[in-house]
Amino acid sequence: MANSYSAADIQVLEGLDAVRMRPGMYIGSTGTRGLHHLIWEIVDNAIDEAANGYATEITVTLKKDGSCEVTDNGRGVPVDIHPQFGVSAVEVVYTQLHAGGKFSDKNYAYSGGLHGVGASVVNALSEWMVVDVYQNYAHYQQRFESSTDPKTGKILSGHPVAPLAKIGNTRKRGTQVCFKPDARVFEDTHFQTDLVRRRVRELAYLNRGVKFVFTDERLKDPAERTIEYCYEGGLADFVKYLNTDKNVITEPIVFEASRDGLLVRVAIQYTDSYTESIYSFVNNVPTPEGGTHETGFKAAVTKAFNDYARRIGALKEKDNNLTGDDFREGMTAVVYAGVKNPQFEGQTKGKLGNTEVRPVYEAVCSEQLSIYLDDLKHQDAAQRIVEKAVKAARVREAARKARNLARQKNELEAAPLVGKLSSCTGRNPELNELFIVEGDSAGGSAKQGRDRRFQAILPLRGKPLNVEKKRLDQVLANEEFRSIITALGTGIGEEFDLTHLKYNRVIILSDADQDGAHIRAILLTFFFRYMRDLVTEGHVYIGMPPLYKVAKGNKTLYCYDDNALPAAIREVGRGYTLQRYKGLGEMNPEQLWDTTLNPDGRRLVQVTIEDLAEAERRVTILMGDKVEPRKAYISAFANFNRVDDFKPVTVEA
Ligand code: 0RA
Repeated sequence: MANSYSAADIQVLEGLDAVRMRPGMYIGSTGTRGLHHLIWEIVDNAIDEAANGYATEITVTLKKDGSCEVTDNGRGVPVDIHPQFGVSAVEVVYTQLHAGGKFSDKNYAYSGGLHGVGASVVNALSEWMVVDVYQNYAHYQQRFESSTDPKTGKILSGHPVAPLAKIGNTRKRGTQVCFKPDARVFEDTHFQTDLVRRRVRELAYLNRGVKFVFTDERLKDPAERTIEYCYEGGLADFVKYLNTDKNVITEPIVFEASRDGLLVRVAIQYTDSYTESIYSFVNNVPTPEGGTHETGFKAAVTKAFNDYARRIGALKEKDNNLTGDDFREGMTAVVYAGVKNPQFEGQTKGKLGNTEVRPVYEAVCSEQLSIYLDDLKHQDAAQRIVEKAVKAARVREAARKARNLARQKNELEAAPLVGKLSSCTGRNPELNELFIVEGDSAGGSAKQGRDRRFQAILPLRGKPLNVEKKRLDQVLANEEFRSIITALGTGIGEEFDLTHLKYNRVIILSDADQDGAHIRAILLTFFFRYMRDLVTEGHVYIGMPPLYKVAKGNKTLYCYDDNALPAAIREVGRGYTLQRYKGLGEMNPEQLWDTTLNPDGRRLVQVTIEDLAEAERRVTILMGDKVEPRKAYISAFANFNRVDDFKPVTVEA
């Protein structure tokens, strides 16, 4: 044990104990996100070393024992004795809170990290951590542990087991950090393969030319364990990837420039679709809620393209400017900002707050876009973009008229439209639930079986329109969607306002067959495209009707998946009857209540969007108009509309 440690060390350890007392303050939460944050904190240091030009390769390995190992081939954390602390710099970095910042300042121009809390926090929240440094032909190692103090019974967080020691010779260079998250801290210490792999891939796109190697040693299939990501094209490759399954109408428009300490990097590629997908980042951290960089970018796009449209005469003097939305229709963009002291705002810290960023970001983008647009070799592309925007403006105008019409019509025909809806009697939206039910017959059973105090039923006739292939005006003309929009009360698209939502839970109830899956996918696509906050704020659920009923005498068991059937049969015993439900319509009102409506016992899956880019891609694949990628996807995942395409979480409802 570490009995050679000085008073200064005790202080250090107390710092780490504070992290253990309040992990949330340092890593946001002790749930999935906080757990994975440990990895990104360590990876950030490796990326800094690469960004400074010293490392070219970074590996992230999920080990069988539940630990995670991160390596880089950089200079290696310094091993000399730190004058202030009297221990090796390695020990300072991994035991001293905020050592990263104090230690470096100048080297780390655009240091990453959402919380930027440093590697010592990871150590504090780990059962153990081992750091290996390969430097000047020597191999050094130090191990840290969080163990119980035999005298006090308290946990000593992340204390060195021994000083840093040279343990061998090597020709390697770099740093290797391996840590095992402490089960006493985290609700669940299991690293999620997909989550880590996707983020590593994202980092590879954001850090051009750096080779990232992701390995999950826990996977059964050796062929699936390792994957390398390295993109020489950086953001240009990123937008191309995001557009994989769309029809692109331009090559990526890319630029990069620094001004007043701000780094601007942008890649834009237009497709023939009607959707806008902007992915913004600050110092490698996604900012799904946007912020000042994104606002600056959008303003620049509107200005630069309008100016250009006037220059080429696509807009005449008398014409109004086109709107930002017009120019962003069909746009896929990655918008990256390197910011010195980023302020992250919003509930999930997903928004850049620095006000000084906006004007600079906008000015740089305006200039760069003008340069692009004025270049002779870009005239074809530029004209296609302007033509598309002019068309979008025309449709926007038509949609506005359609919407007004729909509104007037709604007022006139309110009764027949909402006539399909059986509303609930309770007036508290917090408690109310809307079931969107496939088919009139199931709708009828649901109306009779529900608890009318808080459950409303909206039956859908046949298949709703696939909105992915339609524009807003066509969506609004569709009666099924009009009923949904009217029932929810929120409005749609730009006019969407979550505060007007009349139901806290919107529950999709469709049959457990291919048709039901298709209807569900269409509805989810509709919510994803036109009412995204409904999904991101957790209001959308999928109801899971039972697949089987096993009964004998007065004993009845329902099974919600095939795996549960044998146990149910065993429990009911010999002489049972087995019914397989092919659709909701086969259940009478009481059965529907017992199995699907009653909050006490029903199965609901909450729909969340964990990864916006992936959700976007899958919606495009499943609902868009390219047939080949859809076929490929469907044959890869036989059960094609699995709800987990949307990363659901089962909730106790
Ligand atoms: C040189 C000096 C310093 C740190 C590093 C290299 C370094 C740190 C890490 C962390 C992971 N991999 C690394 N590779 C190199 C200390 C001075 C400073 O903080 O800039």
